[in-house]
Amino acid sequence: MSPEDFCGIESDLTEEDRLVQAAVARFVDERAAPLMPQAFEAGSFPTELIPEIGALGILGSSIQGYGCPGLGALAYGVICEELERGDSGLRSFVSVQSSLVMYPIATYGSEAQKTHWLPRLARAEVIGCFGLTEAHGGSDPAALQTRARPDGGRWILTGSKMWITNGTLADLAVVWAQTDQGIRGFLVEKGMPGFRAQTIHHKLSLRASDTAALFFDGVVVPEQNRLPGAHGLKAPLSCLTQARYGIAWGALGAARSCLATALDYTRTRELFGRPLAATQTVQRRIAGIVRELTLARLLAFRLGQLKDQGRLDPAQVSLAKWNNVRMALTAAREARDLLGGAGITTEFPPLRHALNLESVVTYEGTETIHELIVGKAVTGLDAF
Ligand code: TGC
Ligand code: FAD
Repeated sequence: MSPEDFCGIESDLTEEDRLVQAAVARFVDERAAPLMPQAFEAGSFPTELIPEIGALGILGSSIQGYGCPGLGALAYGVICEELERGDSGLRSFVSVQSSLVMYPIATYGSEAQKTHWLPRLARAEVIGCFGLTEAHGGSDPAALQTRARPDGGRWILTGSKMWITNGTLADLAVVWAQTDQGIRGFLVEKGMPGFRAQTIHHKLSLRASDTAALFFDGVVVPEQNRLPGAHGLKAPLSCLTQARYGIAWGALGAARSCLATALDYTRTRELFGRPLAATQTVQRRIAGIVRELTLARLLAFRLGQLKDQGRLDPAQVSLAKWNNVRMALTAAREARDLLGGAGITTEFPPLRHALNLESVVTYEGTETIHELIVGKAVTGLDAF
């Protein structure tokens, strides 16, 4: 039995999904993993990997046509899982590109927008970001203050966004703004006068990821850059459902990396005349990680089945995002402790994962928000 796949879920993947998983795992082990500790220390995303991510053919994995592979939900899940085994920043990069930029263009965009942007986003020739959160409170996006005012056949965009992944790397920002008709989505292009992205420094978490504030100072956006199918808050929230699904899988990858490290370390570290892993306490702690990881993986797998059947409810995604990220954070802290002092440097991944997961637990809906979404689903009462 594999510690990381204790209930043999992988044997139920299709041949195609297993090929995708193997290709991403190879990329992570051979190309990305060696770079991530240094990228984390440097506080920047390893941009040299971007062409290789594009060449893997995994961006916009669920989209049919427009240069995208049209894979199923489980394939997207294992892609996120393998990437986050390397670092949450890697998975974030792909989550944003696939779920938060390509998905809204594919779902709410005009034919011209799809044809123009999707193939280039799929090849990572164009990088995107998603601007929903504002400084005054990300949990309540209905209260967003960025405003788009109609002006003849165009829009004037004014406001700002905070905590935007890929913000300074992006050639294209999907920006959500308030209009007289409600919330609408706009494709804001790098270089449009009045649009500026500024790196957020001094992060202690998700350091190998580009996080930025976006500013819109009377940016003129042509009507053809508005997403015609996006009406109201439901549109950006539907993108979040896609990304949260990927995060529920991604967190498993971080936990698997921590479990593998803890197993390796405790099997070979000898104290009191025997390997640490031969003590009952250490075995109980490792078995505890395996138990929680296995349950979280079963949950993610079930979500994938429901998604492919078109039966997935956003509240089920909330339950999994909340559970699986919390599971991974607990596993990362436990693994860090099992490594003793060695666990506090970048030589071993658990503390890097734990620090990253402090962001993952907050973004895409905090734990409290997901608890309240599940609470509302089961009581029928809105307690936000
Ligand atoms: P509420 O009245 O509940 O909903 C408004 C409309 O939207 C529908 N809806 C959803 N549709 C699809 N997916 C979902 N998850 C949906 N949630 C709600 C809902 O049915 C309704 O439709 P309709 O037809 O009635 O209009 O809205 P509310 O204002 O009460 O807010 C609910 C709440 C608090 C759950 C929502 O605001 C929320 O989820 N807040 C958290 C915000 C959040 O997660 N932000 C994430 C920003 S992006 C990010 O963090 C990227 S990190 C990327 C990375 O690096 O990986
Ligand atoms: P707040 O909403 O101010 O919440 C503060 C605290 O209050 C939290 O503990 C929260 O759980 C709690 N709280 C909120 N409401 C309630 C309530 N009703 N009852 C009880 N407690 C409550 N956003 C984007 O749009 N695009 C991105 O690409 C993106 N990337 C990000 C990358 C990173 C590294 C980070 C850290 C964030 C990113 N975000 C992004 C923003 C993220 O989605 C928000 O940080 C998140 O939604 C929480 O919003 P907030 O930080 O404003 O906290």
